[in-house]
Amino acid sequence: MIASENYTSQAVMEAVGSVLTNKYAEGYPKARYYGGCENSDIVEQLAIDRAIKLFKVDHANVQPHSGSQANLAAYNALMNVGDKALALGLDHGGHLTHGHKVNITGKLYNFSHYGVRQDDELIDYDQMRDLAINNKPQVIVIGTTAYPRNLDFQRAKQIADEVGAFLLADIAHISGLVAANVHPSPVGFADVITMSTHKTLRGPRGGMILCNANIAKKIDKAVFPGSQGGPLMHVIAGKAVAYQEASTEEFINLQKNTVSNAKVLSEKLQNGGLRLVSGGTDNHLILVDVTSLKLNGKDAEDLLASCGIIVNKNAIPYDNLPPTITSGIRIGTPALTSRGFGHKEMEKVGEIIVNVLQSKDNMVIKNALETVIELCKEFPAPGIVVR
Ligand code: DSN
Repeated sequence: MIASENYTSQAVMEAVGSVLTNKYAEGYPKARYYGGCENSDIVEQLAIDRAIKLFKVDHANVQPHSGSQANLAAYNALMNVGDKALALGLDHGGHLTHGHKVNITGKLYNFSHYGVRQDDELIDYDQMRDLAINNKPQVIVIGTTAYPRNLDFQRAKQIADEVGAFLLADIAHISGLVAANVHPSPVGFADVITMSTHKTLRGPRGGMILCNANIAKKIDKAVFPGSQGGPLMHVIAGKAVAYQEASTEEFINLQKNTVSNAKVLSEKLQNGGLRLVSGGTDNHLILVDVTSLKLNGKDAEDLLASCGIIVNKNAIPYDNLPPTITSGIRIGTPALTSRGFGHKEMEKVGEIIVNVLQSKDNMVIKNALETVIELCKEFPAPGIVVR
């Protein structure tokens, strides 16, 4: 139940495990630095065309090796070293590559950070605006890794326009929801959209950048040769497969179910006495404050792991504990929904989480583990063929 994880299909894994791993194809389709790229051209162009159609954008670069690489390349395209940028702080649900001081993005660029309000734990767009007006950033980033609510791309665009900044939407976590129209799209608001491809989108492990036509060349140059060498053609093939899968009715239903499963789970947890950051969820994840259970995030993660439920400890806004301990856990529904879990099963999972975290009792954990094993047998992981 790691919110950023999912199961790809067998078809995606077959593409990633294909002979395309053997080929060097530096450059772009029809403009390569190596011979013998005819098949690589077909594969990459297919991935590009499918991404453009899926997200309804002008341009797609499918070469970033990861979401982090996508962000670095996007900054490289939009800023000079030392330029100012503004993003949500990691401790409030942002990401390392949104200019955290330990990350290269925080060393190359001059980031300041907005946060969530203390009272309702929702993104403070007024603070975003104040910081934008005071600091005049070149880029404003809107994107999250541990925020259970919808993002207001329109509001962020208004702020970016007010100060003449580029708006970069990092939709790594919600790209599947956006593709299925289950979360509002940043298209039409953001100048550049970055993402990883393996989270709600269910593609192979990798990244992608979408953008308007006017900055397409800059983005392409910033990816290759700006920050990467040869593209991972086998992974790009996997992306092409995933984008086709993401355009189906089945995928749209999966994303709807991911969100409704998160709602069912959040209600179960709240009814069991757990405090949820921001009081609930609009998307695929839930952030639980475990302090009232006399636990910290690390202990809660360990307790749940002992009954077969894997989540991650996660800082909650205004957390007093260090990132290695934290006061919260982050719980996601994408992977279980891909396995076929519905509301009935999510209620069972919620009951287990509440019972285990409330009681911390060995007998309760033992019984919970048996139920988890039964559920896993009933809903096997997709993409794994047992021969
Ligand atoms: N590490 C990812 C997550 O778990 O949210 C973000 O890249």
